[in-house]
Amino acid sequence: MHGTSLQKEADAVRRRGAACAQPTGDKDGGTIQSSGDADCGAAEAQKTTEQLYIILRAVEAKLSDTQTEIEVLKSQVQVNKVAFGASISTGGNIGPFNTHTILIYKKAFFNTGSYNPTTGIFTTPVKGAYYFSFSGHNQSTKQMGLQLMKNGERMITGFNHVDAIDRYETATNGMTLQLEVGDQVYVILMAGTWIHDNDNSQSTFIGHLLFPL
Ligand SMILES: [Ca+2]
Repeated sequence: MHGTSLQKEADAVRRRGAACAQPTGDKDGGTIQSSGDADCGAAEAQKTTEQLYIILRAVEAKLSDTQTEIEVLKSQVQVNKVAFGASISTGGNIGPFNTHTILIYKKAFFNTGSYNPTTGIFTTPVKGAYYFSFSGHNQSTKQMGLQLMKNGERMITGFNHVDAIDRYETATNGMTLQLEVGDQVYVILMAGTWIHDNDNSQSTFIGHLLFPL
């Protein structure tokens, strides 16, 4: 870092100042500066002052750069706040459909705006590492297949197989993904399967930006 060279420069000036403070070796009362003479005269003092001004100017420039960097970082922190959490919330048993169908998690508990509760699609606002998770509730006599999708490509699956006993079950899964601006992430209900939700919000979908890349 530049700080190290500035520190060395400041130390050198301090050493010169300390040498000047010692009267030993000053043979001419501090008025004549000559090579090899440990003189503490006006010329040496002038030199020290000039060195200090150079250091001050360098520090001033560094401070200005740092202030600019802080402003840039502040604006990035504002842009990089991305999170949502939503549940299907109504509908009872949903499905089965003939084709894979995007699930619409209508009730947004929190949403910085990148998740659309009308379409069920999250659209990436900033390149980064993101964490997504989904949880699906279903009646065990009806199989449930959920897939986390990125731009039409399956990332992970959560599946609940049919049981002989009729009860309600939950399946969940989650993953960290690297996303580019504009990437779309959503959950599909696989063809021929069911999912269930009601005002207990047992079927949910969440996404968080972990950090930008
Ligand atoms: Ca089961």
